[in-house]
Amino acid sequence: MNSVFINGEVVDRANAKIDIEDRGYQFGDGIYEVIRVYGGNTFTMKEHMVRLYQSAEKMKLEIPYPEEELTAHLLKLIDSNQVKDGIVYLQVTRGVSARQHHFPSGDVIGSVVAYTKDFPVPSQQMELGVTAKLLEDIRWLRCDIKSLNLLGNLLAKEEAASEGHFEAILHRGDTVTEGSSSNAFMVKDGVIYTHPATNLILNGITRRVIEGLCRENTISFQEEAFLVRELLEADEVFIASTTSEVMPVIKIDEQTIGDGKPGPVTKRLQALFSERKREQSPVK
Ligand code: DCS
Repeated sequence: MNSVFINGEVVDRANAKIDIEDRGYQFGDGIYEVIRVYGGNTFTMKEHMVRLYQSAEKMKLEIPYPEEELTAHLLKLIDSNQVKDGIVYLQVTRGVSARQHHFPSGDVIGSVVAYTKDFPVPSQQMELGVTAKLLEDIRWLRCDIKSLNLLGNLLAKEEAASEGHFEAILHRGDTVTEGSSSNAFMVKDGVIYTHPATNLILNGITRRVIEGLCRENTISFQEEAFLVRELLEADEVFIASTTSEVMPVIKIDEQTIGDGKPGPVTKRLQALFSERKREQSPVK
């Protein structure tokens, strides 16, 4: 089955049409979420929905359904497509109106679409680790909003990927911010460091799960910005996102991190994360 959700209905993908004057299409004037499905169950769905409504508020964008109703639509879509291990992509735009920069009048209703996709856990990369490229963070100053406008992220990812890297790790001046589609972490002397949740990064849901796991297991976790130099001298580096989970980074540019293998703190977090997945997504 290839059903999608579009403006209140679950329909076959071939029948889903978006107007060319949709503001998402013309301006990237919208927001999105990527939500994980493990074994047919959603993972941290509530947190993603809360962040979606927060992004909307920051953009002065009205989502045409209350959170509970939108959640119910997504669950129906997952069920309809029989998703096992995959994702739900959800986006809300400011709707369709004649192209003009300022916002349309209040009677224009936002467009809401969602689709599902199979997405197996990237087990091999998680076991072996991946490489990353350091790039200047040229994005805007509201990276806390999960906006459709991803050009700065795309340029960075493309440059890194074209050289065979899994991710671009971004820095503003000397300070490491985050990955192009992930949060970035380093481990030094047993302490995990990550950039504080300011306007300069997206406060990842995976990042928050990791923070919670650290708290529950007395692993030292510091929301403290660190420098490029410190990143390259770290004992371990990893990135985290809905699709990458806890992903070890074993080399950045030409610099091998630690001994070039996923480190013990990263591996412990991977194990704790897997446990949390099983708790939240029991096999049906
Ligand atoms: N930072 C950026 C810039 C991101 O795009 C993402 C996720 C994250 C951090 C991590 O956030 P989550 O832990 O909530 O996923 N980006 C999504 C994306 O575009 N594809 O997959 C995840």
